[in-house]
Amino acid sequence: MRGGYNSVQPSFVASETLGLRPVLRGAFRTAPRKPRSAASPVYQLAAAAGGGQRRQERPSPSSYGKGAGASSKKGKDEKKTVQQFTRGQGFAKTASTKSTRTLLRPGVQSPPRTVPSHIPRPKYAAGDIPARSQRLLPRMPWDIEVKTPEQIERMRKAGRIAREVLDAACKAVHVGMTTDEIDAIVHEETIRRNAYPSPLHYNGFPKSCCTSINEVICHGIPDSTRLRDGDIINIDVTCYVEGVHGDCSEMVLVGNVDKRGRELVRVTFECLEKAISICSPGAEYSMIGAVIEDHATQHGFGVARDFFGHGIGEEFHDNPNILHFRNREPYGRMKVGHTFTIEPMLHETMNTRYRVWSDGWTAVTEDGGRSAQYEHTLLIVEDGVEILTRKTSDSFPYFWETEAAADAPRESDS
Ligand SMILES: [Co+2]
Repeated sequence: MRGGYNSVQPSFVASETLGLRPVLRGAFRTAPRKPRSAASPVYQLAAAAGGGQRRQERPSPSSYGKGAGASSKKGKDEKKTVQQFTRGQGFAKTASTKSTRTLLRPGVQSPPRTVPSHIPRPKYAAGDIPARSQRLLPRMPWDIEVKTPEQIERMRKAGRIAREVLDAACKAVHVGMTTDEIDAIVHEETIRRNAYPSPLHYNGFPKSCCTSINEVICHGIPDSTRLRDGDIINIDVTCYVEGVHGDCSEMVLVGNVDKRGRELVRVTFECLEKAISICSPGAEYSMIGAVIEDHATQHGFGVARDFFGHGIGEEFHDNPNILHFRNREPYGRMKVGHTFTIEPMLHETMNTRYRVWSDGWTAVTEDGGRSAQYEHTLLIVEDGVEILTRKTSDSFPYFWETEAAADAPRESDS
């Protein structure tokens, strides 16, 4: 997870110049913190637009009032939203028009969790230095570290532990649970394995994992927000083990998710799978984005352009940059011993613009459409690629596997 593609000349995006923090900081002013259930009419309106009318290719004035009891002012705002959505897109892939989903609002955060002193931690965890200052000299974007066999062994272990922790968190997800409870599980499972939860105090991030629900693209901060039936959530776990990081994330369906939401989640996984399949020594890093964007677009999903995958090892975020959309960036070729993440974020619509909450982290889709993400840490090996955060037989299953096993496709649309 890393942001800021549009803020700089892409060719000069060296990992040292960027932290995790996206660039549009504070561009989106949130209302004072309140539980989601107390969403203001403005948010309900936005949700109505996000779930329904915005999907109409040619909105007619009569359609604007179809939200939850729209007032005349509401109708006006809603019209604007619809026009923003349709303008220039030439495209409106439809989903259920019955959605009454309300948009998220920040909840209340608990204090950062503490890590026992015997667990080794990355330098940035002390909190007094920005993570990006750990390297003294910037490097060119194609200058990618080749890991030694000894480093690779440690990376394997970090990847395995990150996977175990992520599995534990995914298995615990249920309707009514708070994202802070997910954070507690991630934290406990991580330190129980003598690992440090890498997001904690990374450039000031206050929690031990990221929890990104529905329209949150990435970097959602665990808080008092409760999961509702029909939500989709990404849990992003990174563990620091014996001096290296392992990074992975996964989607979980909360209760009954509508057909389009399930399609979004599954296609996002397929994008990651297809991207991994082209990884081998000699392959160009810039090819990853083409594979992902082609598959996403076929299903009417946009690919987030502002957050990328990254090299990983002793640094949390390092060269190369992994862009998830078509590009011709000079990020070099894969070599045996390279370790990096691929972590595509797909938008439910083709509008891939985003905003960041005033917390400086939470990135949400501009149009309120949902977003999904999957992530693996990968190692290039002689005959291809090794997925360091791969699932085991005990892992949390993908929802389509569970459904295939039950041999009973659910009535998907609500
Ligand atoms: Co990552």
